[in-house]
Amino acid sequence: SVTGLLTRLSRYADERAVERLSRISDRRLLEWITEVVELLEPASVFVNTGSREDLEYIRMRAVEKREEIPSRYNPRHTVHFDGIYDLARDRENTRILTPGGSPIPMVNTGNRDEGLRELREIYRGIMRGKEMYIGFYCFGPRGSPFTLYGVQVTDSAYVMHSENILYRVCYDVFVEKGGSMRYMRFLHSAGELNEYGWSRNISKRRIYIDTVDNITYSVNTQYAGNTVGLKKLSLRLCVNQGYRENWLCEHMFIVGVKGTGDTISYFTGAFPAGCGKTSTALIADTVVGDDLAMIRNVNGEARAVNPEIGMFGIIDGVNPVDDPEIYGILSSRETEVIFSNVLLTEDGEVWWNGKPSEPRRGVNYAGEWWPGKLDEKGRPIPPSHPNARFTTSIFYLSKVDPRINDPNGVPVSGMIFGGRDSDTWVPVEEAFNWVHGIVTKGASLESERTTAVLGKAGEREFNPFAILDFLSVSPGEFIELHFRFGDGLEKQPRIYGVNYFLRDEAGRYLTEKVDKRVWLKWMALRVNNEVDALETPTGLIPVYEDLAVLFKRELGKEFSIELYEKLFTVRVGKHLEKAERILRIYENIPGTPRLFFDTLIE
Ligand code: SPV
Ligand code: MN
Repeated sequence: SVTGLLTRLSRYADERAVERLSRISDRRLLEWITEVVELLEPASVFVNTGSREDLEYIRMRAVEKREEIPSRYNPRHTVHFDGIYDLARDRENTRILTPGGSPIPMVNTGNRDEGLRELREIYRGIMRGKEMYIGFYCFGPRGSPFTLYGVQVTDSAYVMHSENILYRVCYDVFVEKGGSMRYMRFLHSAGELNEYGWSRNISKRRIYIDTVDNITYSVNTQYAGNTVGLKKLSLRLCVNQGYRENWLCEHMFIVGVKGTGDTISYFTGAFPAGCGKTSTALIADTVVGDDLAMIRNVNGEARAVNPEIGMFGIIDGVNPVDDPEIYGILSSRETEVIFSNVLLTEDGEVWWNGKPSEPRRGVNYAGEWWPGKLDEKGRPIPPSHPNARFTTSIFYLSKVDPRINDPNGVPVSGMIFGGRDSDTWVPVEEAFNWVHGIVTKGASLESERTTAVLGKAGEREFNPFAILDFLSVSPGEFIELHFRFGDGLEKQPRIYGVNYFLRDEAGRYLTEKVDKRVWLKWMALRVNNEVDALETPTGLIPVYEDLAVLFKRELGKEFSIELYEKLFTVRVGKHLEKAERILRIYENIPGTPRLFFDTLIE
């Protein structure tokens, strides 16, 4: 009975926590939380209602427990260190649990029964002496038919603090809707910590996703991509749910671009890490989202919602000249920011690679002190890590689009796919139609490793829809979903491929960072049928004159016909090689739709 559950809960949770949980009339939730506390044995339980006091409490606990260290310049700028072996997503130990461990092509899977058994042993007693935090979140705007819901259980105040910045706290919705809700569950423990506060048992780090019960488990890790449930853990659950229900959950930004006059057209965009995703989002006219998008068919129209309200962005290289807006947010005394894996100087300043000042002695992701420490290979540890990040509210952006809160999302006029490609794709190209775009742009996305030496072609990694790391269905099934979704639309979004990394024979980049604004503007004209395009064997490319006008108007630059010809020459041989590579991959992925092969070969 419910009373029985509440009695069992009260052995771990005080009266206030029990009362807060009991206000949500969902018996299954109480059952699950009771099972979880009995297995993990926390010393106390805190239930986050999202009130000012609760948000403040989480921040305070993160600082008290030294999970976060405040800077001297702004007490709401704190620094968190994940630990030297815990600085990024752990591909190897992230698994989708499947019955009998049945494989999903190109996706890491594990045997569900064995995985759940293994987790039970790892979790047993793991929160002894620790405080457990329980939070309730909306993954999307309040009152939206797009929105998913999530319950986060964690022993890290940093994780809950991050979640409070990145997502809408929706305890009230859970109280109101109670047992009629469907939601995702996230169970995280940082595990035993060492003297630096890093997760000690890295060899027992596990990130397991159970799509059967809609739960993700994460343990012995702190890095947000492994732990903050609603970020990439929910993406995998969301992809799976979308696949079953015929909508898209994507690793995409959502931006608005003004065409002629003040009409805004919306675009979503998928780019692998380090390929210009954030900078494209910030060069657009408005920003709805910078990382994730849920796209549904609403009366025949594709509409997109950003499930998040914050950014977990790469800080490396952020500087006042190229990124004035982000730099301003990160330097302001008015903002709340969690910095991770940057340098915190002795005198309490946050430093990252890109700050105009010189780094001074301090603590960084390798502990105390920088400079001085060497990595395993004997090289000096840099002051801040290349994957150092900032966590902050998206509402600080001056370009944030108020429609971020629109329960019906924004209409999607176009989808953009881009990778790091030195020699194949032109800077911008429109696909002939939805299927052609899904096949030749989204499903064929490749990106060169960012360590590519100048002049030499880097090794290409296949990363369909820039979502390979987060797929819970096979890439073939994901393509089939896009075909199915497109079939149901009255007007399908146009699809674009972009490439910011084209080089000449000498290895020099042919375009500049700011040029992406011109490509975006061209797309906005195209979706409103305001300019024509030239048909090539691979797609539709801009007419020279249209670009020349845009370069002049947007950037005050001349755009020569010579450069145009260099940029927009279709490299047929390279395209054929690419098609060949992609074909070889999908030939080994069972379930890839016939239409995919027919379109690619054509
Ligand atoms: C990405 O890698 O795509 C990110 C950061 O946005 S993480 O949350 O680690 O996935
Ligand atoms: Mn991402």
